[in-house]
Amino acid sequence: MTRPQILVTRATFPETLERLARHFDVQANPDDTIWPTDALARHLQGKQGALTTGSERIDAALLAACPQLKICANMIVGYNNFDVQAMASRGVVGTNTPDVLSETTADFGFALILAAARRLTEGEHFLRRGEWKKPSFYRMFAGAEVHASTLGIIGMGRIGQAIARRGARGFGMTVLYHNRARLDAATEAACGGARYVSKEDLLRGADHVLLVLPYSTATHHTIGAAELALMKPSATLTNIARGGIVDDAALACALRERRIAAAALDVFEGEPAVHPDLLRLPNVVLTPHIASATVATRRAMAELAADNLIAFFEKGRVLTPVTPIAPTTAITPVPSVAGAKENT
Ligand code: 8YV
Repeated sequence: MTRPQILVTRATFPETLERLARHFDVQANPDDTIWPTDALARHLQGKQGALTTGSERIDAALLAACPQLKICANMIVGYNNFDVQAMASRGVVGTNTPDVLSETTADFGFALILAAARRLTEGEHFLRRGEWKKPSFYRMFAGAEVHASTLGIIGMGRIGQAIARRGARGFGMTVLYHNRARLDAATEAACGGARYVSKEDLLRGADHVLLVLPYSTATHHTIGAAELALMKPSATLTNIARGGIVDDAALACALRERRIAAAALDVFEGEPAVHPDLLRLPNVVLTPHIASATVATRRAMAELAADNLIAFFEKGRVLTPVTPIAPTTAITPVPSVAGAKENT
């Protein structure tokens, strides 16, 4: 029986690779390089499935070069690396890894809010440079209060809600949120009585603004100079969503001029490059896109991506689709497959 051919585009857990190898012929990326599009297309030749990460752009040109591809299973929750329209029109299924990373990512989001407000890395850098020469004085690294302050969350999906619960229950914060759609009353109550407001009211009212919305052309530069100008001079801004949601140059300018107090960024426009002005500023905490990075969560993400590939080829369905499943996704090389069908 012919086994489906699978490409694993970046390094992942050996046990996930071993599991995939029990079901498929697997080609894994041996040295974790990020393949440019032509190399990716070359490696995808003959593959019916791929375990992808945010580093691979799956668009119309790539799909045209790889007509046998049936499924791309992202090992991340965000799927702005997928051209969903192009995939849907070719009947290529896309999946992501929701839920398994929500609480872990929310923990990290909260860590960044605290780090920015309490000037954690600024203080640490000062100490490491050997500049702590006399006992602390009353204004030394005095930051902003987190407990009992107002948290403003833009993007109130699963991760946003997990952060709202932490803020309201753990820190007694008032929670404002802005989202594509208002949540139902029960969910708002479970999020500490989170109050739905316009983006502008949130920016004016929040002491700590957190961004956790998906990236798309519609959300590009959700926070730019005009939005930063609405924020309180004492406020902080944290981005754990995607680079490009914040205009990083405008943010660097606002931080330099102290138009807002501080920021914390886990994601950047054009990452892994970081705007050079941000690197020079003391009042911004910078981390290399690691919000979901615990061993247990990364393993759960890899396993869910593998689950999707296995379910697709062996049962004709997937667990967490982000594309509609078109009838053209019928899988022919594996006789045991029931055929493609609607997913839930
Ligand atoms: C990152 C994420 O991919 O799942 C997502 O959408 O942004 C994260 O899990 C990961 O942190 C990149 O290293």
